[in-house]
Amino acid sequence: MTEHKIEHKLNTNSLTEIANRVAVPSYNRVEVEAGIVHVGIGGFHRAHEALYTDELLNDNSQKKWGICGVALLEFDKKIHQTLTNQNGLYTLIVKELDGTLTNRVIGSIVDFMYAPENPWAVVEKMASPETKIITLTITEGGYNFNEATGEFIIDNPSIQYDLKNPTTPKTIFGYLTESLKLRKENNIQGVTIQSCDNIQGNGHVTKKMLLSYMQHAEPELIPWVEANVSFPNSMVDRITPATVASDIITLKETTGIMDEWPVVCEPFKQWVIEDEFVAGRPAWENAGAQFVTDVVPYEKMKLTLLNAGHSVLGILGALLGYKTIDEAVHDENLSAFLKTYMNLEVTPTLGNLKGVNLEEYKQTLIERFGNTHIKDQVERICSESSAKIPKFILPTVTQQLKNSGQVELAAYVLAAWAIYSLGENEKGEKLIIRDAMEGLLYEKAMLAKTDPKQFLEIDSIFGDLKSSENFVSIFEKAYSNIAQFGIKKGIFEINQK
Ligand code: CS2
Repeated sequence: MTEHKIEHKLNTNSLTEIANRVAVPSYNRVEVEAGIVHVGIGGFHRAHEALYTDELLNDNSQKKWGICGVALLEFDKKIHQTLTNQNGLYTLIVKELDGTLTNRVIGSIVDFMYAPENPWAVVEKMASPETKIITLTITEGGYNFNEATGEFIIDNPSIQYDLKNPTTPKTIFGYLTESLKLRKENNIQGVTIQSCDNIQGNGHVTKKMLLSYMQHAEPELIPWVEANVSFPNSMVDRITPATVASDIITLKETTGIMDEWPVVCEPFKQWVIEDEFVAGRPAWENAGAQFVTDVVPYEKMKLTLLNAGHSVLGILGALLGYKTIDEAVHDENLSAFLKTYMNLEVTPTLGNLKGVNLEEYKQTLIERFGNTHIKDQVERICSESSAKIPKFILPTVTQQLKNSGQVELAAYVLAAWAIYSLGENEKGEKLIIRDAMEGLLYEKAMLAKTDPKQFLEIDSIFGDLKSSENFVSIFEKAYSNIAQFGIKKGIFEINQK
């Protein structure tokens, strides 16, 4: 065994050794204060915000902007355990287009907490004067609103639990409310709450949902929140597939680093943020983030092209039996379909995006999806589609219908989703569906077999779409086409038009 192959478990003690092999934090982590509390320390956060923040800490001028990572759900116990074992350190593996792997140890998560173990400690941390920003990646479904009406779902059992048990909350709304209340009581300055999830107007949505919760929990706190808390919108972007066992093994074999849970991602990254921070912020622009006054058009572009593009490839690809997004986009039939969808159905809804070359953006997306080293899982993309599709695809449908624009391809994808929800692909293989609404989707998908429009009757997803006769008839046609001829023939025909 050559010297550099001596294996080291990643933690503070092994950092000096590891520094001979890959880049490690150049700053003294002990001196870094956690000015940011981040909720949701999954792969995406660790490939994105934590990396931007690590870059700033590396230039040693931003010592109060470390991150305290909060695992909110019991589901997150494993990642919390890993961070505990590794003193918050992890390896970020960037997979370049040519297959090169760039490994780097990230140190910006200087503190971490597992909320279910001691919820009040998290409330206090969020309320501490040292905390200036609370950032969130709690997934699209975590914002707890009815997709069709945009209203807060007050009868969600976890929300009801938080209302009855404010000192031991389970949801983000319970945590934020209690911590803001504590701030006010202790006369502590306000805080910025920044969503980093894929939702149009993510800051506006966070504020609306939090205030809706507060109407029931602490209505008298609302004026203080209005005056002291800001909710900047932001657009976040970096494809971060789930880490698989071979990533862990390759890292160990090539560098000797034993990391229980490294994060893998694509080279591209983007972060566009509205500059509304009531208690200061790190100079993330020095690490490449863009600060703008209105992020909404960028968000819309990203959600309706990238994220929707993912869902299109994911759902159609799943039915065709593809396991990864690169396999799906390398199917010429599928990529032609996707390009037509982007050009004829999404682009007309985007208006004039100043400073953006849309053609180039779309081309780059196809290249990013096609990165054969990323191997983003179709299963990951299709997971929680009931929270994703209303944000990624349905706004395009609504706007196109309003403007008498084309919706054939979107309808085709929704019809494919109905068939996907039956749980089997066209090769007869079982599909693993992970979705909070899985039961209802299946029930409606069964009914759709004889009456396709029944699928559109899931009001909490599709709202009023079922009342557009025009759309229903396009949807029904797409459904019977898929049911009769299958996806391959269906999209081939669409591509011929
Ligand atoms: C994906 C996103 O989960 C999904 O549906 O589209 O995770 C996507 O990879 C990121 O938003 C990329 O920025």
